[in-house]
Amino acid sequence: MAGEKADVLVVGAKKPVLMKGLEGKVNLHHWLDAKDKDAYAKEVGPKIRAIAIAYTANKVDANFLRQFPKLEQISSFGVGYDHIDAKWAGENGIIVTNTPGVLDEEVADTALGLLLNTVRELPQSERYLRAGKWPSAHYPLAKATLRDRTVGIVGMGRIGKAIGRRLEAFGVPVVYHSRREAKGVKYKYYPKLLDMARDVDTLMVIVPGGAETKNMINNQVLEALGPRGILINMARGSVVDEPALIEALKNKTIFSAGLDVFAEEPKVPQALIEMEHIVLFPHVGSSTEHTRAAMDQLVVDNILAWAGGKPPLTPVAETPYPPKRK
Ligand code: 8YV
Repeated sequence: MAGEKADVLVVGAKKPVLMKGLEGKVNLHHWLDAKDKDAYAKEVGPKIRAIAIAYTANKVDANFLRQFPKLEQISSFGVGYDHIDAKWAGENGIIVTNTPGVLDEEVADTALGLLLNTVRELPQSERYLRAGKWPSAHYPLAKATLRDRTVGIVGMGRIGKAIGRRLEAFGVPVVYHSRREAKGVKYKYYPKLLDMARDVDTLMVIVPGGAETKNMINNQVLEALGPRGILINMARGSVVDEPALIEALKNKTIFSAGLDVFAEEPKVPQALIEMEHIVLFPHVGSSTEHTRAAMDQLVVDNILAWAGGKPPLTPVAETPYPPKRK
C-alpha cells in the first residue's frame, strides 16, 4: 500500500475547500458524476476506503454504505450527523467524523439573532418599512419582549453553552434540560423537559437530531410552555412535532416561533409560511463563508489524518477510535 493514494468517494457538491485540500493527495471519485449509480457503485465500490460528505442533506444509510466493503472512514460535514447511520458504521468497524467546535459561536450568534427577531418582530417591521407603510403610521409596538423572559435551553452541548453565555450578557435568566446534567454548568438543571417547559416561557432547542430526540417538542411540551410561549428551533426539524407546532401556533397555545430547521428541508409547510407573526430562516445557523470554510477544512483534515495513518481528529461517539474491526 505504501506510496499508493487511497480511493475516496465524495458524496455531494465539489466544494472548493474540499477539492483544494484533497485533490492530488487521494484519488477522488464523485458520486455526483455517476449517471447510473448502481453501475458506478459496482465499478468503484470495491476500491473506496473513505467517504467525504459535503452536506448534511447528503443522506448515507446502511444500504448505501454496504456498497463499499473496504470502507474505513466517513468524514462528514456538519456537527449533526443524523444523516449517517453511525450505529451501523460503528458495528462495522467504520469511523465517522463530524465537524464540531468550529461552528459553535456562529450558530450561537444565529440563535440569538433568531430569538431577537422573533421576540421583537424585527423582520415584520422591516417588511412594513419596505411596503411604504411607515409614513402613515408607526409600526405597532411589539407584544413580546426579552426583558421579562426566562430561556430554557434544550441541549447543553458546546453550542448550548455558547448560547447561554450570550443570554447572560443580555441579562436573560437561563435554565436547561439535557439527557444528563452538564458538568461545570451553573444554570438550573431540569431532568424533565416538561417541568422546564412549565417554568419558562421561551425554549431554545439545540439538541442533536435522530431517533432519540424525534418529536421531543410535542403537543404536551407546547401546552406546558403556554400562551406566552416562544419556541426557537436551531437543532433539527425532526426534534419538533411539526404538525403539533402548526396547531399550537394556530390555536395560540403558544405565542410564536422562530425556526431555522424543518422536518423536510427544503420544503417548509405552507401553513408556516402563511403565518406572518413567526420567523423562518432557511437553515442558516452556520452559513457564513468563514465558518463553512472551517467546517470544510475539518472534513479534509479528518480524511488526510486517516490517509496518513493517524487517529481521526473528531470521531463521533458511536464510532470510537480505534475501530472494532469487522
Ligand atoms: C449546516 C448544521 O448549516 O452542522 C450542522 O449540523 O446543521 C449546519 O451547520 C447544515 O448542516 C447545512 O448542511
